[in-house]
Amino acid sequence: MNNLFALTNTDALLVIDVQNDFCSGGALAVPTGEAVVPLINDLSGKFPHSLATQDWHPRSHQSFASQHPGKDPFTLTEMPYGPQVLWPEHCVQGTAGAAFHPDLKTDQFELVLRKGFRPEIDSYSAFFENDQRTSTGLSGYLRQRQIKRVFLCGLATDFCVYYSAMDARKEGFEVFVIEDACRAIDLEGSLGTALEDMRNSNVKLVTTDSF
Ligand code: VGL
Ligand code: ZN
Repeated sequence: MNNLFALTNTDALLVIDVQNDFCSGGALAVPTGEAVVPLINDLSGKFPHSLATQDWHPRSHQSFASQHPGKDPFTLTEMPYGPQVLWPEHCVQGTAGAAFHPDLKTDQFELVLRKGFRPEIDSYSAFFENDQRTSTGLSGYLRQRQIKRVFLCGLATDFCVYYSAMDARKEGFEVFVIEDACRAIDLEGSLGTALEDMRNSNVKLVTTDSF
């Protein structure tokens, strides 16, 4: 059913990390990642407010396996803030891989928030870095603009979308994940865990046909 949500000025679409490196051919390609682009373009045309994030790492970022001699991508390491997946180098600041997908309509984004720029802390969430303490300032921004409902889409369902959704709940927003406008990495069952965790935390899973 269309227009289920009767969107108002207190609703925002949060587009997570629709960047070349997470699309086919990219350094950390999410399977069929680019398929979300037309759906998100359509959604952002319907929302009163849209915002986007960019994963934005310095070359020496500690989430890169290349910074840990002898360690392979997609294995775990221990950081001062806890376990951290090591990734292939991706979304390096200023590179083509860090740019938005060329077909993504970006003009209507009122804010582009970059995250993961501190070499020593990764940041999956758009709200808090992986130490769960360092704020990106996004909750303050949304609150000051009277946003009450946050609708998430983008890449990847089980990492940056998931962590952003969970933090948005913790910060008191009503939270929706538009599932078909997301794609997952699914590392060792991470998608199943993320979906279950979101359901248990009152993050509502919805689809684009509701808009
Ligand atoms: C992401 C892994 C590493 C994401 C970012 O956008 O989901 N995943 N950096
Ligand atoms: Zn990253």
